[in-house]
Amino acid sequence: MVFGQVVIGPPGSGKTTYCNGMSQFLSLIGRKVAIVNLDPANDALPYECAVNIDELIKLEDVMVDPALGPNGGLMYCMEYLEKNIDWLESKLKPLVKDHYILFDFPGQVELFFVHDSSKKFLMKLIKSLDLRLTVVQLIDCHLCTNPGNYVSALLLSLSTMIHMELPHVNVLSKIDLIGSYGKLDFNLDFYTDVQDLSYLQHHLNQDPRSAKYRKLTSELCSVIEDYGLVNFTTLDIQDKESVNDLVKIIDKTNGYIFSGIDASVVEYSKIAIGKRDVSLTIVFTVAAVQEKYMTDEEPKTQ
Ligand SMILES: Nc1nc2c(ncn2[C@@H]2O[C@H](COP(=O)(O)OP(=O)(O)OP(=O)(O)O)[C@@H](O)[C@H]2O)c(=O)[nH]1
Ligand SMILES: [Mg+2]
Repeated sequence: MVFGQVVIGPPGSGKTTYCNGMSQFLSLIGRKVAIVNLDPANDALPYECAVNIDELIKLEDVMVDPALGPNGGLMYCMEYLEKNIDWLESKLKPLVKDHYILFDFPGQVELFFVHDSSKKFLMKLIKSLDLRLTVVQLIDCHLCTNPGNYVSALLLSLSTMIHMELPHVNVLSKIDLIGSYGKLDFNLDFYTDVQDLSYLQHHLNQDPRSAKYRKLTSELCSVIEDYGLVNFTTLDIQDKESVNDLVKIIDKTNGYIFSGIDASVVEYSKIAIGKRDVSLTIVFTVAAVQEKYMTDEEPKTQ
């Protein structure tokens, strides 16, 4: 069993810095870490990577032939990687014996909630190399400073969770900067816990730019609340305590904390007693909400 993280999030949310900081922290606590750079647009890497997609395909090449733009180019690169997954598998094979793997992905969010290639090749790797991966989605905490942007971040997180179908942790990154953005409309807990989005309505109503989308935004908030899957933890990558807290959460989600335990039924049952099965709860929640919103019936006209 090999453990690791799939690091994703919008452009500039801190993924590459995170991989660098996280690998340093994990090394300090005694784990052997390998970083896999799967972002072909990552030209100045702050870390030493064990595998670099650049060796397989270069973004600048696909922008010349077949003459794609940067976004189309990244999609092409992910599709190319999916077709050539044997290349990545052969590079990972010697590492998976004793390394913890961090995958640094591009910041193009469509790759993780609509496009299929990244999900498909990750699933193939999970099966062939017996990986246990958690998706860590970084969202710049600056998005909390505007209610409309915050709702977009929630929607992005939810769509990605449902699409990727992997253990998932949402993180408000660069939390050290939150104080410099002025007073937030609510305490930080409101943004991390995602408990009652109706409070946002008042602030959305006051924003003239979002007037046109008020009803839509309010309906989207209902969908997010009905799923009840999204919440956030916070991170300042420079702060050891903050990274340590996040590592504890990730270790629970990908099962790392259980890896030292003898895999006997008795040992696992001790852990399982009194705890709900999170994966099953998620499957049932998603199914129930999708049934509510994705009915085959025609909407009734008044
Ligand atoms: N203050 C602060 N800055 C951070 C933190 N994490 C990242 N940054 C800064 O945010 C900027 C973007 O960081 P990157 O790591 O390049 O972000 P990225 O998500 O990899 O960006 P793309 O690959 O272009 O999508 C850099 O200037 C980082 O120094 C953090 O925890 N706190
Ligand atoms: Mg990056």
